[in-house]
Amino acid sequence: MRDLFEPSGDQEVLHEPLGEGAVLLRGFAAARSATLLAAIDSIADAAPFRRMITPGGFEMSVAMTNCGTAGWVTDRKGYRYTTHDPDSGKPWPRLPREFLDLAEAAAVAAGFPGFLPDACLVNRYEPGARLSLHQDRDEADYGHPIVSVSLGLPATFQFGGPKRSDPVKKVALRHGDVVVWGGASRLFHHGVLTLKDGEHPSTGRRRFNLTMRKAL
Ligand code: MD3
Ligand code: FE
Repeated sequence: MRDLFEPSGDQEVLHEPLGEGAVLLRGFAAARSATLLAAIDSIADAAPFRRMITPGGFEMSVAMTNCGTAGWVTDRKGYRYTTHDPDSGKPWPRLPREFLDLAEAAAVAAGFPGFLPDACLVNRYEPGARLSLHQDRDEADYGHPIVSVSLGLPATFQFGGPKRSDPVKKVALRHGDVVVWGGASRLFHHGVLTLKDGEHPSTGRRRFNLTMRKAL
């Protein structure tokens, strides 16, 4: 394991290899956070955050919406990507240019050039919300990485291995942090511990997470 600093414009970014194709880019999106948060507001105007129902009948504590050609949904019928918002019947809002640029730049920095996402799941956590250990397996081709962006309140992220029973590592994800999940880590189990209450200058008592994917 090694850490290194690399210049990116006038900003220095800490590249922390988490192992197996996962790279943490500390603060990579910090300078663009206001633009990203404004874009999230526009997306939520068109496709409001909602707490979806798992196939087992539980309401998720994390509120979600999507932008892009495809969006991730869950209901009693299962987990899948849809081209339209099931709540409104309208196509999901477009993936904003700022999201695409950020995803591509982060993927390049992590060693995955040419990443062009077609889907972005937007997660909103309020105090008490959590995401239990899972794999992201609803995308067509696991050869593409996933780029995740954390905004607002910090959270403890946990990631394990290919088996649900594998030991987990805990990592604090803070405002502006970006993680690129490629290679073997793409199918590793991961989750987010219960969000602690707090106040963030940009988001108040909330955390947002963007995950950009090539779903189709
Ligand atoms: C590792 N989101 O939306 S981001 C998800 O903070 C999700 O909201 C979390 O897990 C959140 O599916 C974690 C980090 C992340 C995202 C996707 C991954 C880690 C991943 C896919 C494969 C491996
Ligand atoms: Fe996930």
